Amino acid sequence: MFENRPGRADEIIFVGRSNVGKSTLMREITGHSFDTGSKPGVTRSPNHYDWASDDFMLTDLPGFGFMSGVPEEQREQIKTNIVHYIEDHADDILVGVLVVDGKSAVDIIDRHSGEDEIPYDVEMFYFLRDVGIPVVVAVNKMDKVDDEDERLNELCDRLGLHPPWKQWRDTIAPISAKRGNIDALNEAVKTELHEQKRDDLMKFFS
Ligand SMILES: Nc1nc2c(ncn2[C@@H]2O[C@H](COP(=O)(O)OP(=O)(O)O)[C@@H](O)[C@H]2O)c(=O)[nH]1
Ligand SMILES: [Mg+2]
Repeated sequence: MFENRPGRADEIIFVGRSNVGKSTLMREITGHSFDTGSKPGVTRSPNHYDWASDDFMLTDLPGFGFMSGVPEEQREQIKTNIVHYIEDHADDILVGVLVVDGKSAVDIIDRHSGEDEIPYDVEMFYFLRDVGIPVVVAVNKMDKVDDEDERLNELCDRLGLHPPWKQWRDTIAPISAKRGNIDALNEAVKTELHEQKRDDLMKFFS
């Protein structure tokens, strides 16, 4: 299990497949560069960002899905650990940010939708909701997407949210972390924090 959790009360978690841009996003939000390894799959335990003096932190959970050089059995173990971590800390987790790659997310979801297979991103979306954690989907790498509205509508559909995506701006946040364009995510997170009467934490998302 993951045993390096700092003693900070409130937490916002980031989950998503490897290589969707989670580390890039953490850098953009915190303004800090953390050496977390650039190879996909290198991160096998959470990275906790307790850079602020507030009793608060961001947590980058290990990516899963395909990770080169990581055996299937170990991948399953990482997934189990992530699920346990979220269950154990659900009361302290204010928001769950599911990061997806806007260019490939729908294709990957469709490829993994089968008789008894639930695609990871869809499964995680519902799992977070089931344990009572509000979810914001950060749809990253939008700089690579041409048909923005169409892609976002398809993603909504796969997540069980009725299109058009524009009526889900508190849930669907198109961003480009690499370009520093994360306004939509900041707004969605702030909306959620405000609803939970945690305006004190909104300063981290401006
Ligand atoms: N085009 C584009 N590439 C991005 C964006 N964000 C991250 N990347 C790239 O995606 C790759 C994986 O990013 P990383 O942050 O390491 O992903 P992680 O595995 O989810 O932590 C890197 O090459 C990043 O430069 C983005 O908004 N647009
Ligand atoms: Mg990373």
